[in-house]
Amino acid sequence: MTTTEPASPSLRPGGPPGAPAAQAATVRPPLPVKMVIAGGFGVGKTTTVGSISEIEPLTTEAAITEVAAGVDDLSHTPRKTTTTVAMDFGCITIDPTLKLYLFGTPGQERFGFMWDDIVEGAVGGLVIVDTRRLDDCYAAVDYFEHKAIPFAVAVNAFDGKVEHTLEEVRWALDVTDGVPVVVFDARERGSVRDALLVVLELALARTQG
Ligand SMILES: Nc1nc2c(ncn2[C@@H]2O[C@H](COP(=O)(O)OP(=O)(O)O)[C@@H](O)[C@H]2O)c(=O)[nH]1
Ligand SMILES: [Mg+2]
Repeated sequence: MTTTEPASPSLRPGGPPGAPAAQAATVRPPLPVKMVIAGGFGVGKTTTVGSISEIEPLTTEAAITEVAAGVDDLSHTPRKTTTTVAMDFGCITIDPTLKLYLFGTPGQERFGFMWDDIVEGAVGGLVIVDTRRLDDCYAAVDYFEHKAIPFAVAVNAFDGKVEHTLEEVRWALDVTDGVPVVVFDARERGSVRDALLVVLELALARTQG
């Protein structure tokens, strides 16, 4: 794990810092927990999984072809040359008891038929939003609401800029007060971690409440 930020005990795989090796050997493997990273085309899903994953993330990127260019709206993502055709996969050990498995959805609506499989068994979802294209995330928000899966909305601050306040985003997406709306940077590991922890807390509250 390469990071320049101070090591956070709660994100250290294998036990708290300085834990005796003998003690670690008796510890159970962390509980696997599935979480889905959703949102529209080019909002930063693949970037998010790549920023946090402790394994080399598995992605299914394919070059955007002339054919796709005619089908998908590429007007806001002119520099994007590849797209996720099936899913992204990565994982992160949150603490010795819990390991998150991240599944990123393909962004294009025409791959919507895969969502039920990708979301199966997930404790929660993070819906990533680009405030320049709010309507791209409606499908994901609707999906999680319909399936009653706990989710948070994470506004990706492209180039540090967010074009709408979080209150405006909440209003535009018409999500209930129970849905956290946060701002984050998909390229920053610590920022992604904080967004994932928001969903995790939500999911835990759901199981306990
Ligand atoms: N400037 C900036 N670019 C970003 C950010 N997040 C993603 N990108 C870029 O936006 C493009 C789309 O991101 P990607 O993760 O592939 O989106 P996906 O389609 O949701 O998986 C890529 O070229 C990323 O490098 C961000 O926070 N800031
Ligand atoms: Mg992608």
